[in-house]
Amino acid sequence: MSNEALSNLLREDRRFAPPAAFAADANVKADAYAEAEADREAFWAKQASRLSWDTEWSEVLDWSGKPVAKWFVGGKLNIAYNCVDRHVEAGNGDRVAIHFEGEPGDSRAITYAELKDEVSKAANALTELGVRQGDRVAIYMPMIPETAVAMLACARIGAVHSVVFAAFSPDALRARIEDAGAKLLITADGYHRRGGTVNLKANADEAVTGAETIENVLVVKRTGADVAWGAKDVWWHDAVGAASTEHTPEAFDSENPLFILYTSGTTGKPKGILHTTGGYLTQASYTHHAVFDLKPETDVYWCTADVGWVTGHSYIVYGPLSNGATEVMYEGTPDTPHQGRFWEIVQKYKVSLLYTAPTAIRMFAKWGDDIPAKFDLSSLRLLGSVGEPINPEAWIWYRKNIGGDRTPVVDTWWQTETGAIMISPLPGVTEAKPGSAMRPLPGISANVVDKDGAIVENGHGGLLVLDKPWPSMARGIWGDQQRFVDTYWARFAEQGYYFAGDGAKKDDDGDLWLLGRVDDIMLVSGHNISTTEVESALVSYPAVAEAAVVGAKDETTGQRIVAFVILRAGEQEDTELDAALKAHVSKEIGPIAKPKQIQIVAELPKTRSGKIMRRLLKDVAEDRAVGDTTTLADSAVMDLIKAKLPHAT
Ligand code: 6R9
Repeated sequence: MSNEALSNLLREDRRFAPPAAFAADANVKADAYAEAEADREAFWAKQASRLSWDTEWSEVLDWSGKPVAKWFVGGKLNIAYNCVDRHVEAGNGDRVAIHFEGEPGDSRAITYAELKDEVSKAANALTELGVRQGDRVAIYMPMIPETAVAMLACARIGAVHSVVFAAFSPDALRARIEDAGAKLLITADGYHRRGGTVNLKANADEAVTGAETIENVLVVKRTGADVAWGAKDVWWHDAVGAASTEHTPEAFDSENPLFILYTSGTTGKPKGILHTTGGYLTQASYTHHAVFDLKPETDVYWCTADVGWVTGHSYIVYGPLSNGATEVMYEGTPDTPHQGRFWEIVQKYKVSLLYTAPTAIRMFAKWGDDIPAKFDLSSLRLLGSVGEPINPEAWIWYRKNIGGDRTPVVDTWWQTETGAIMISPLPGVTEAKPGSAMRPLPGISANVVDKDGAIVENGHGGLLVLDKPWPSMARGIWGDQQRFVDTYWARFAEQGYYFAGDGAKKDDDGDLWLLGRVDDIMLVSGHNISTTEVESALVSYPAVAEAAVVGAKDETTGQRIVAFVILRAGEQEDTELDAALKAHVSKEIGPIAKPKQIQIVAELPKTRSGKIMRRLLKDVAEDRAVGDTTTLADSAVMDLIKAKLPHAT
């Protein structure tokens, strides 16, 4: 990547050191880097020892079958025991594990002792329904505690769960059931969303019609809506309700499959990413301890992701529960019944550790600073971000308006395939730079290479690679190992690097700045410019709340930059603004990065996990029919955007 493209973010010179008291009391201190560097395997063995094993491993890492790793070879453990029972045995049965907050305002607190009973009952019920070690169970559930219980019950009996996001269509669910050959589907009658209810069971019924591997459908009652009832259907409250709370967890091999999670591929069929037991839990647990600095006795932790995404797996279920956390689980949306809902929840539960996404942060900034200001957010002591690059201005807004200008902010880079956080500040150690994920965590190794796999110097950009195996790395793609090799390991086969598919750069200090997916890098008059760079420049302009940038085909320059911009509440669109924004980008990055066209819009197309779908904006910018919008959170958004564009059809 050329140096021009690097200038904008590299000019960011604000630094935020951890508060002294935070640093002094931090779970993980600076020495962890050197310790891991000296002996990576010994470091991870020490982190594995934070868990409770039935049988000790004989070898930390077996990399002889690369790219399929084996971690903690020969070790045996039960994940549900580690996430639940051992906290009860340690005398913490009365501690709240989950504070559930329903969208309509109903709430429930579940202690570790209660969670142990529920998971044991569900494990017995699953066994009763014929589910055995290695069987696949599809989970199509809203954000309710039973979802975590269902996942832990699968883990407890060695079954492999495949959680499918509740807003996915019946067709998407059926495809995932078929690909995994799932035997049982766990779902709910419905859930509350934006003041109404969604009839999830109707979707599940449609999916199961024709999905022949499904023998039973276990249905949690959440809304009490009328549901059609078929021969395979069993109520959760009947089957789980009648089951015994006595269940002896069996220890499974460290490489026993734990879950499959589908992630969309750039082309065609979704990929069923496979994670296993010992290495996955070791890294999910350690990173949660290190990055969120969890003090289980006093902290209240809240990850706002949906359990249907990897963030929900690792940082709502396995990471926090393995560490004995008290956490909040929220069913609904951030603006129901009002735009201060999140802050009301932080205030109500005295949330101290909050983990959310840049897209949400930019939305809150757009809604206005006065909304969080109405709530008492003084309990917060750490803020996290995940899912997309966080622009420096959004980072600053988050720290200032949510974190009271005192909390560390951790920007955490990782993927479904990495299983757990890979690159992030350590909140008690790192002097953070707004917009940078900083350095690989202790025990993790990453680098930035050029297209030939040569490591770039500081101050340069390229492709992010992971150059050493890590415990929670994916073990494959369900049913298609060749695709696993082709997608992630073929590009830099010679060097043996994992290709993440993200652009990144190293600044002069060697700190990492993630630039978005590689296909989000534009080529304008021979210069590589990342969409994130231009977006960050636009968002640093006071009137702009959010921006999405695409490269559209251009006969003279190869690509031209087209920006879609959302203004902050109260800002007016006028002709001067257009010129001012172009001048601003030009000043921030250089004339080469100045957008040719700026379109003010009300919304941007996003996936349900909050990632901007630049592909669709590119269709609009190139004046083509808009492609597949089925994974959009709100499919009407594209119609609104097209309607505003004079030339679009
Ligand atoms: C955890 C998760 C993975 C992709 C990843 C990258 C983007 C995630 C990021 C980030 C910049 C961060 N991404 N975190 N980009 N900074 N802190 O989101 O997993 O849904 O598989 O997405 O998300 O592009 O490659 P997943």
